[in-house]
Amino acid sequence: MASFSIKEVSTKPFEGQKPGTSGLRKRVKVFQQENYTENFVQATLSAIPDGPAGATLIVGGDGRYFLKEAIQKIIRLAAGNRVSKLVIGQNGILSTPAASNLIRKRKATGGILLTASHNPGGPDNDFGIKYNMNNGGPAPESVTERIYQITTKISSFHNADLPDADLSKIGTTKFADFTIEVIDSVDDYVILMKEIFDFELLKNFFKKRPDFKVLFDSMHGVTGPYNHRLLVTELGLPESSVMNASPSEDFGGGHPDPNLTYAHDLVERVEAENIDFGAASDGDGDRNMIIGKGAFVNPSDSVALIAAYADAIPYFKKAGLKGLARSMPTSGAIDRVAKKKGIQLFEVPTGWKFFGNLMDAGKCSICGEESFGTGSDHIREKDGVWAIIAWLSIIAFASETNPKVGLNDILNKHYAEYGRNYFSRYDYEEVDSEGANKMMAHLTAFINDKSNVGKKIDSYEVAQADNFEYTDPIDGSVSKNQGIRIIFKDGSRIIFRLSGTGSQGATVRLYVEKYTAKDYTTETQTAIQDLIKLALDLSKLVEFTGRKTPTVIT
Ligand code: VG1
Ligand code: CO
Repeated sequence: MASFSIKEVSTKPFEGQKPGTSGLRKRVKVFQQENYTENFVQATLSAIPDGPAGATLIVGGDGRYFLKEAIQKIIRLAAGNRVSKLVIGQNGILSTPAASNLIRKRKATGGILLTASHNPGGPDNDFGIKYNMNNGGPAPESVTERIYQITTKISSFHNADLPDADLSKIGTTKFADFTIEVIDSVDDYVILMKEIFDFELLKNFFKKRPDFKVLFDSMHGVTGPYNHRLLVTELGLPESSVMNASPSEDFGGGHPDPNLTYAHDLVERVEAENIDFGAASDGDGDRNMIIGKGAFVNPSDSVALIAAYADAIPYFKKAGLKGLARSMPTSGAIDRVAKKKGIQLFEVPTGWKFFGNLMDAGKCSICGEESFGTGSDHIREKDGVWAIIAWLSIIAFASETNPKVGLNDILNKHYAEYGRNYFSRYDYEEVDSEGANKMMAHLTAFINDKSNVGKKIDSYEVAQADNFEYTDPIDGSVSKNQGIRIIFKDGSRIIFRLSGTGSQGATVRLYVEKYTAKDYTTETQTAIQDLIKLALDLSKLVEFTGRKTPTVIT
């Protein structure tokens, strides 16, 4: 049992170490500057509510470039700050949901998650660091603000003189009273999934429908090993059911964001090979997309349907649904399910950290965001693989009454019963910050002018115009400026936000929603085209940003 000494290394603050929607995300080159990563990790450790001494932390990430170097730095800083134990995924690999699960299961103090999620990776792309609390969820704003404040004043960090740890071997190493435990990245997560879902039901379904083709695209992100174990080893599906299943440092040169634009390889194969069920997840495994031949499950619909079919999942069947929640821009499809079931619906700002308090208080079972994020209170992060198994469970369940059931049958049945909330998001990525800020200022002037309420624009009448503000019902904390929303008399909405996860320039997000009770067969872009036109006219987006078309349409 080797011992070590701790050195006080002097440093100077770096500007802009302010965590965004989900941790600190910057270019790798920024993190590689001398002491940049050390400063932020030291600030994170110092901001742990009960202090770092004696803490147990879960550490892992999505396999991207700079992960291994960052972990070695974290090991030295953790020991230097008298952390008692680090539990690290083998080769540094842990999906975000797996890390959340481990924090809860091990009753750890918290976790340091190394990911920039859906942002591209590699030496010229992004890296990210995020702190999660003892409930397994992202740190709330009070803690991220504290981290930021510390980074603005930091003058030194505590570094232990430890050698690089071997992360490839499972096992425990001790240095005096500091322990490093390297664990299998997948085992605990598989156990959790088997507790939640009925794997026998799924296996039987695949036996009855041997023609039912599944294709899961891990986009070279972290979920490859998880999917392989669950789909191939546990459910017995053929190897050809997974693609891009080995994590790579630059995600195969791609953009590991599961949407129709960046997951085009999957989309093409699903159409060409008549795949019944196609799915993709993002770099760190917390997002999901579900498609089929000729079918697309909009994420806002996805969470509503999972809630509607909760009885197909033993975890919910046993405990019942305590409540439902969505982020503000997410469509109101789930609101209708909550109403029908007679349970409460919460509307929170964008970012998973806002769901945690509701779940801890036993007020929310299922929640989701329009940005391909779906999850439940089994952990405190959104969970891509979970959502995909949830959808397989819905299909298996529905096939008991309709043996040939497909994704579109399930969607259409839902729309016929509840009506349809047409929803689309336009992203304008990496636009000039100045133009984006001017556009937001222009919109702010619109909502501040109260005479606009009641005004008719095209065929819509403004019923409400504001900047979304949220008061957490559990701890009373207030989050302001969470997105400009203009709500019309018929319930249609347009929303504008600037992204808090980008690392370069600004990303404008425009969200559009329109509800129809009867017509549910119109193609989405056609159904919402008048609202898009209205939103572009009102915001003068093209004028302010110089962008005629969005980078991504969902
Ligand atoms: C985006 C999404 C948001 C999501 C966040 C983190 O944030 O809109 O819904 O919670 O990414 O997801 P923003 O601020 O860029 O709109 V992940 O998978 O990148 O951790
Ligand atoms: Co993610």
